[in-house]
Amino acid sequence: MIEGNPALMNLRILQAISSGAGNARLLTPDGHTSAVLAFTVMGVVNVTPDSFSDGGLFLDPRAAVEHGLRLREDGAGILDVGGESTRPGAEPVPEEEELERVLPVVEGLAAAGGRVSIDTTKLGVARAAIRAGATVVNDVSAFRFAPEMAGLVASEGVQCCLMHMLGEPRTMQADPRYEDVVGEVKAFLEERLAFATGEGVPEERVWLDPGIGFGKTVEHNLELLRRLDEIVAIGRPVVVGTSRKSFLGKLTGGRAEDERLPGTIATNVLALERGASVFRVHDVAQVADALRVAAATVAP
Ligand code: HH2
Repeated sequence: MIEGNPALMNLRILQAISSGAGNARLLTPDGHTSAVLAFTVMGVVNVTPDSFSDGGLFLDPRAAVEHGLRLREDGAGILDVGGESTRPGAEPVPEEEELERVLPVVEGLAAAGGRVSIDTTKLGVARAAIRAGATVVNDVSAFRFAPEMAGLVASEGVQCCLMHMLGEPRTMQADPRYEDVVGEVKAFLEERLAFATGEGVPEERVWLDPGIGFGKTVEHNLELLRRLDEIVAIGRPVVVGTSRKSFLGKLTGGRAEDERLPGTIATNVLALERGASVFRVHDVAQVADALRVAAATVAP
């Protein structure tokens, strides 16, 4: 067992992720399944014209489904389908348009047996996506923009990811300030978890995410990653999304989005060691390999 390890929460998390809606592919090296850290890679499927690193590449539903299936082959246990960019300064997308973008993709991936999460803050999009086969609601507003989403998750028996964001995407990067970023993010996530359970969502179905890059400076992001174990201590599976984000560019002399894989791998590996268990990334094959090796090293 891995008691005493900062990532010991992970074993319980293995169960939490794979239970319920779960047919998650837990990537555990052969022969080490009892003690090895479990993790799930969440592959990003952005069906948007304007996402910060892959906007416009998969706007055609067929291309998006093909991309998602490739990510699954590469090792993604969950495919996170999104139709609205949350990049800093992004303008909201009307519900109709978001639905048109994501529904055929959710349907296509679910029909092919993929485990799909819907990345949305809108009740109507989440509802339609669940009908189309999504089994996880990934809400970057943590039920703040549409509180009724909690009731939907409860009644449909799906899982949800609740993420911290300071304010809303349009304004979140305008001078974000915290007294203690980790303490405040943790208190926010605890409050949102309490809200969700109060609305009838079983705690076992809730994952939490510190929201790297959502209303945070480079230093805030680093502090959250450095002290991620404090977020893990809440006792729910922790999702991290550092993939290709701008703080990685800033830390490496201005690298462009497509040059940020080394930084993405470094942060995901460290987050695994600190107890995170779901890793939302664009470059699934490479990050999954890095996590496999890291997991075997942390808990052989
Ligand atoms: N990051 C993005 C979107 N959704 N969901 C969770 N749970 N955690 C994250 O860190 C997260 C997220 C932003 O990345 P991306 O989807 O690539 O960009 P865009 O919002 O521009 O589409």
